[in-house]
Amino acid sequence: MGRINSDVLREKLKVYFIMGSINCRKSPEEVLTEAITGGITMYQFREKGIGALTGCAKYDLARKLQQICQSHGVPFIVNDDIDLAIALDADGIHVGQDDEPARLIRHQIGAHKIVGVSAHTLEEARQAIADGADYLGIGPIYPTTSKDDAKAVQGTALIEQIQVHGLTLPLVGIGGISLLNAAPVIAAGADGISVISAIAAADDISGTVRGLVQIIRGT
Ligand code: 3NM
Repeated sequence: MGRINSDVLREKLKVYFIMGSINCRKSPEEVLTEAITGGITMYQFREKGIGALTGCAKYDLARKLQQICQSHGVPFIVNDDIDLAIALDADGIHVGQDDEPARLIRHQIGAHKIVGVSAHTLEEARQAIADGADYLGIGPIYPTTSKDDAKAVQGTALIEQIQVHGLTLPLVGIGGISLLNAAPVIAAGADGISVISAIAAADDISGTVRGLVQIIRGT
């Protein structure tokens, strides 16, 4: 089996929900189920930060959330943890610049799994592509409180720059994206948006996701 088709992946990236237990105001299972009802196109399990689960508790939650995704045909991606991604036979993995190098990750997980890489500069984007990434996460677009070590806010500049330089890998914007500011990310050329708090902490999770889907699909 070869690499995922990039047009298929562009569809999956449209409303890409990321969440771990510390992002939720009710159970992660409920939050994910409501987000799926609203129409998220992909999900990333990101169990990170103060109070995050570890060990067996992390594995058990990941397995439960994966089963919810599987029963709805939503791809399940693991943030950072290659052992967990392999143990669960997840659909893919997302890594940052401080995690294991993407080249090694690609080698460990195999050609047919989705590999996403966070990039904050054109150089990092080029390197990720050379290392075998399937998509890039570009951020932070707007200020975020969901990542302790977030880099400087860069708006949509890098999304535009990547295209000017002819890089064609599927892209998602990330960082502070909500119903109020999602449209410029797509206008700048991203295939989709990655969102934690605007979905996980919403009063009406499925309604918020429906709104984001409408913005991204331009309807
Ligand atoms: N990565 P929210 S910003 C996980 O810039 C993550 O690479 C970022 O959360 C990057 O939607 C970020 O709540 C946090 O702002 C996104």
